[in-house]
Amino acid sequence: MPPDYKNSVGMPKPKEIDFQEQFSDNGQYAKWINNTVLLPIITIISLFVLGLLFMVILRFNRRANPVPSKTTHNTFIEVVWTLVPVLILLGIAYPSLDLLAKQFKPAPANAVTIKATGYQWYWGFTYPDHGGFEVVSNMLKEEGDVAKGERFRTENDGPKLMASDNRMVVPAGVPLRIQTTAADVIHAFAVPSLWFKLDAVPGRLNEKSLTITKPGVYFGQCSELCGARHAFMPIVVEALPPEKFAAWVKAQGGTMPGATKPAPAAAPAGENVPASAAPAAAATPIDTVAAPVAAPTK
Ligand SMILES: [Cu+2]
Repeated sequence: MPPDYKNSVGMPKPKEIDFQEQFSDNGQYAKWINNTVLLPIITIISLFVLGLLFMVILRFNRRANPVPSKTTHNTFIEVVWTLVPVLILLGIAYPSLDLLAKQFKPAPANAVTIKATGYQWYWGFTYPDHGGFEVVSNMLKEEGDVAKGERFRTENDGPKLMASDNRMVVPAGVPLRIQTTAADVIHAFAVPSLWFKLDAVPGRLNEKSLTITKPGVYFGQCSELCGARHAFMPIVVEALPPEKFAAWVKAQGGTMPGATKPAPAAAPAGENVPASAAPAAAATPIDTVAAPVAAPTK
């Protein structure tokens, strides 16, 4: 069953004013830029301007300075107040453009592809490299809000309004190729602790690479106003160690790339069975692509 989410981690925490802790290389880099480059520069500039304001108020008011100077130009100061901002902006531009380039870097050829499809109002996660099965993910409701016998949210699933019944399970430490699209209106796939946000647009396939550095559970939400239940389509990414991910794929009826399909029981051992001879795999999860079973309930 789902692990205790509190040990794992990608979620907002009480009294936090910073970005969430980051679990991807780009996220850690971006957080570093913010906390180590931007915040100090902003603080120094603000304090400097505040100091200048106080100096003007105290030293150049009518009482302290009854006869104002008529000086209009000072070449040295003019060169300094042009050059210093230029240097500051260049200093900010370098890591900023570097981050942008890293974010646009395409996923490597061996990346694991997962396609996230936004529906009004739930998510579908398809695994084209693993047989193409789709996991349909609906928000878990509170105990008092479900019919008798229906599954409701428990503490292990995640916080209220953030937990889903079927998570997007991915391998940790492995490059992922996340593709997004939508079936009806524009949605957006966003997980703050993974530094990941990508619009899901009907008729388009957007793509971005992501490597999650640590196994754990990462919470996000649809981030494009998509209708009445926009606030109730959370995203829960569960990153597992690769062996556990392979076991999960198997449990979903999927196949690992490169793994040979299980031969039908009747086939003599050692005989090379053509793929078309494999049993039609009644009720493979791919059936759910045409008819998502877990349609959202009111
Ligand atoms: Cu949405």
